Amino acid sequence: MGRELSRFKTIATKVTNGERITDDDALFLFECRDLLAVGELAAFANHRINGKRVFFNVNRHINHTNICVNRCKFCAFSKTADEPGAYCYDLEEIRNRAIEAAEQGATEIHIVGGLHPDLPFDFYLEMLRTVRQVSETLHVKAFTAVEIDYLAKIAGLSLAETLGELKLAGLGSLPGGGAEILRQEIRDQLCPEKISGERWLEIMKDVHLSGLKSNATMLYGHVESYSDRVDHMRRLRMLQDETGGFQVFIPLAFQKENNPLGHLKNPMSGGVDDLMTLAIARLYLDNFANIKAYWVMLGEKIAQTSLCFGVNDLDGTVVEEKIGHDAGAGSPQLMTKDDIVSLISKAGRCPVERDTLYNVIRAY
Ligand code: V47
Ligand code: SF4
Repeated sequence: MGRELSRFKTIATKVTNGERITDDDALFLFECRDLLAVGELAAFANHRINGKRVFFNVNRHINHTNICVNRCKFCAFSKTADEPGAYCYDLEEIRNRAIEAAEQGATEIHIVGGLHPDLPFDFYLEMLRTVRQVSETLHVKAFTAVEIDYLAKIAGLSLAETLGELKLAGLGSLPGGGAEILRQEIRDQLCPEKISGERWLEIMKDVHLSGLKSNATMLYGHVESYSDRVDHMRRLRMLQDETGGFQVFIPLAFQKENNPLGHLKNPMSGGVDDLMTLAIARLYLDNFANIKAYWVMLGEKIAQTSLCFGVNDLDGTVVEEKIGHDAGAGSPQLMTKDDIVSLISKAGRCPVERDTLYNVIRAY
């Protein structure tokens, strides 16, 4: 016990002195299971960067198709083209959603979908142009690194050329999906058809070098160990040192329903693990200004509580979400701006509406 306490104090001293903590330190924090001590330290580290401010944005998700050639084992959203429930929006349906979003004051459209076997590259360019035509001020955050890799293949273009075309059509930044757990042994169990962790990082590096910002996620609470999580964050921290192109880290809590991994009884999952993971991300990822609690997967109560555990971002209004809800997420489909402002205020924090690139729109 005494040895554990002194180890914790050494880590706390590093954090208060602004020194980087090591992989072993992060592993120790996961294993110590002292949520309140770790959370207090993370809250201190967050306060130093963000004070009492908590970001949110007004956005709308569009999952344009659930037809996907990959079929990751944790995914309840994807279907084959002939399966009941398979869908693919046409450009009119995309336009209508963008119009609705603009009317509701959204500043961002978030587009993520399956890897459709037949859609041509032009469809994706048209989708971006369609949203931009609705409103020039709507930022389009679209396509995970996995989708970018796929689009380059169907376009027959290099990564740089693909990104160039997408940017010309209106792509503003990338969401952080597809990272899952970067270590290949875990990917082999979760998503053998998906691009490797190395390729995910390579694409993100090119994205950043092309001048676009991106987010980074980590899907946790399935077959991975704490060491896999630390390894994942180590790779993100290294790339961030190199490019500075990640805006935010978003741990995604695994949802168990309707997918082949749903039988897992991961002993680590639950509210304590959610908060611990967010807090350790804040402490370890010292080069990420923003740590986001994605309320869709966490539920509003854990997301709100996380604001006392190092989190400074709650994502957005979302409006229509399929990936988490198809897998059993119990959260609502949307939160209004008033709901989010109230949730943040009641945690004793100051709500700040941001745009996708973390410029302040309005402090409440
Ligand atoms: O890559 C799929 C995850 C991701 C499940 O950048 C699941 O702001 C939990 O990229 N349980 C796509 N997660 C979503 C995504 C995203 C979401 C919110 C914000 C941002 C952002 C990005 O959803 C996938 C995968 O990791 N996912 N199935 C599931 N059963
Ligand atoms: Fe397809 Fe993405 Fe689902 Fe994997 S997580 S099956 S790539 S939609």
